[in-house]
Amino acid sequence: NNPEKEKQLAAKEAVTLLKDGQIVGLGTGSTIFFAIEEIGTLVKNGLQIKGVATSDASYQQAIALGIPMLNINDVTRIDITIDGTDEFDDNLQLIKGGGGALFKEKIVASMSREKIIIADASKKVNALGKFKVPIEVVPFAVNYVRQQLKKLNGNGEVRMKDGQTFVTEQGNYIIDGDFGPINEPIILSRHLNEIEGILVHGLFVNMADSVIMGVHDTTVTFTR
Ligand code: DER
Repeated sequence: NNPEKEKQLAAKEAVTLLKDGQIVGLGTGSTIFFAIEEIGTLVKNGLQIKGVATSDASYQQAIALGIPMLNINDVTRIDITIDGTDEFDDNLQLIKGGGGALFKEKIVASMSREKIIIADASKKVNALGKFKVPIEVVPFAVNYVRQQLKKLNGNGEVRMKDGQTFVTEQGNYIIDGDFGPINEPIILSRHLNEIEGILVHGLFVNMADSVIMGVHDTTVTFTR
């Protein structure tokens, strides 16, 4: 397998869904990097869309390509969002947040009528959970949250990056929680939603209308 090629194939397929006049949510990560590149070319060739970014990285890439961008609070609806994922299961439930952008990604996805996920074949799993669940935590609450996660059989460490504690665009930390195989992501999501101090977690349940997966030299689309 060639994951980079698979990411490109999925990205090229996804951007064919875009139409003039749409407001488009732009996800974050290395797969989306290819999608934004493609969108830049389409815009240069006349596609009339406006983007809403889920990270500074995606925003900067889009601006540099001449994609018109809007602030999230200047839009009341997003027509379609294209984003990546760290894992997806048979029910198209996702673990996201590997890139640390899960808060804006979840808000943008929640405002989007259509949600398209693009992925290389390595992201498809039978059960979520091999990839730890990113959990964005307000720093003051890190120890409290860690204790609450233990009650859910979750063990988590604060994410480090380049020897420093990783800090999100919101100024928070991320605990990557290991819960073992997650056969009931909706139930775990509900438990995490009740823990004070968690701003957002990386279980995106019922937030993908379809997943376009690159595999070898083609793509497969899974639809909810
Ligand atoms: O952080 C995120 O949610 C990204 O979308 C991530 O999950 C996918 O990143 P990748 O496309 O670089 O694998």
